[in-house]
Amino acid sequence: MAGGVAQRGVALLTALLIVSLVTIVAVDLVVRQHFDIRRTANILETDQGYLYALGVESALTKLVQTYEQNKKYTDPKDLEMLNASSPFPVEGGVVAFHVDDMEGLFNINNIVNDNGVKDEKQFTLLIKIFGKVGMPLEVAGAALDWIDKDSDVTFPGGAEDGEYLGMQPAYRPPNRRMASASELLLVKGFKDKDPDLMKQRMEIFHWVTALPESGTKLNINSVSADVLTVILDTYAPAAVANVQTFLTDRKAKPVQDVTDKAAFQQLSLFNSLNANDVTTAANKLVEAQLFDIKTNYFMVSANSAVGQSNTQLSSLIMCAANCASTVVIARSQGTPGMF
Ligand SMILES: [Ca+2]
Repeated sequence: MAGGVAQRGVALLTALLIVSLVTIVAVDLVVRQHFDIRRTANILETDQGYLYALGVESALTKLVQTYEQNKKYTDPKDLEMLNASSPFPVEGGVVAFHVDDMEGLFNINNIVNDNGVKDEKQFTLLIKIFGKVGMPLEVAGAALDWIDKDSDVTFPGGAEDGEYLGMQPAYRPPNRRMASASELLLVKGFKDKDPDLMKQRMEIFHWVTALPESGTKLNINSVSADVLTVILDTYAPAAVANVQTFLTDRKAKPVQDVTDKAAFQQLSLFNSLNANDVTTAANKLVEAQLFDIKTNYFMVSANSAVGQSNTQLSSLIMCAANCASTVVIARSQGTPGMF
């Protein structure tokens, strides 16, 4: 009798053990299933978000092309119109976008010509821009050596192979155009341990870009106020006071000719200057050949939010043959593009 009770006790314990094991396995399966479902959803939402961003890139490229084509000049109002939209709903999320005229920024690759040799005029402008963000002027020499094709060290501040091979880790300057302005972060002397100083220096990326060719011109209808001020400071200091007036005026009436000196003198940049100064300043600017009225490079940025996934895509678009065709020449994902 006592043996029967003991046997029933063992059977009960065995049953409880089995129930416990089954429960543990079942809970584990449910947890894994939840993870799998979430993981799969993340992949699907990220893919969907990226496809939305690509769709925005394609649509905006077409719009930019339509605006630029058959025109003699870039109309700032058109780009503003492209950027005016709020985020718009799409199935499962929202999409926002932005278009930037990249020929409104200083092209750092202009500091060398097509043969990889220093362009004195553009290099002088870069030095001035560096000064505006508190960058030691020697870094301009190192940036030149980074891009120019020779291995001769520029004085002062230059750096070629020898300087970089002694660093940990060691690397070499490419002696070619920058593929992205962010290459400046690798140039000798750019980085500093002082966070406040670095914060100020990082402002350079609001001034410069790196386009895949040298000799590009700034679009006078979209050039940033900062870059325009640096140019005027160099070629026509008396006109600096008129920058804001000019920026307002060009929206209402975009500049349509940057080669005709007489027409150029009529710009509000030269308001209140005496007649001789107007002629001198306008002529210097026209002769410097820094400006154009068209743009060949745009950055299209798309931000899509689908479910719990966020996708940021920045694409550098090149217009060819008066924007008869366009090419995506670079994409950057994850953070706002820095080309
Ligand atoms: Ca070099």
